Amino acid sequence: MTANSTAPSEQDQSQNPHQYGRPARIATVERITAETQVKCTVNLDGTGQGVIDTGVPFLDHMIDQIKRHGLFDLDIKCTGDTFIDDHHSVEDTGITLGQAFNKALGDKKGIRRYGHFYAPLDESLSRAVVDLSGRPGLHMEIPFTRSHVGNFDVDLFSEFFYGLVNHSWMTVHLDNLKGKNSHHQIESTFKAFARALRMACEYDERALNTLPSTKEAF
Ligand SMILES: [Mn+2]
Repeated sequence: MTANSTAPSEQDQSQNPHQYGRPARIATVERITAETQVKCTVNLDGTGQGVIDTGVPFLDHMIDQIKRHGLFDLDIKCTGDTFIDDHHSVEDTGITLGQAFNKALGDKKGIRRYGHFYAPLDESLSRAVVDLSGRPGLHMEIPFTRSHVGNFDVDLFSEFFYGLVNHSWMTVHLDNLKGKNSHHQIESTFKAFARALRMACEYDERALNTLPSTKEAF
């Protein structure tokens, strides 16, 4: 590479039609506590690339849904005290991912702001509605049919989403409308959330220079 050539990633970003000529919406957040170390990089205008390694395999499987169906590029590495249990790693991954989304969203000019999606997974049907409102709020009705999916305590589902929502300043409604298999209940909810979040984050080409709020601020 010559001294004045750009890195491949920068070239790719400048030619990304989904950016509408805007700067790349990429953010990295690193969060270190006595319980966990989490590093998260997100590109809102990605193609669903990246490596998720939280130390909690079921959470990796679920965040892979956000990455793939949201078309976000996501790299997450969490090293946590899973010798106690998975709680801190799951919650802190949600917090760090939320901070990264918030940072990458910037001033939110030109985005759709709202997103919604219904996702089936076999017998399970879930709905997610997202508002990048600047006000954190999680409202969910997931009637879990079991307490665990494998080793994963379903209580941790809400810990992840509270962390994400509270630190990204978004309002999220999650409902599992039907479902018998708890793996399906959770996975269909993550898939619906991924698609809804993608819709909310994407640019509205009819309103590229507009803030999607009559407050003219978030
Ligand atoms: Mn699965």
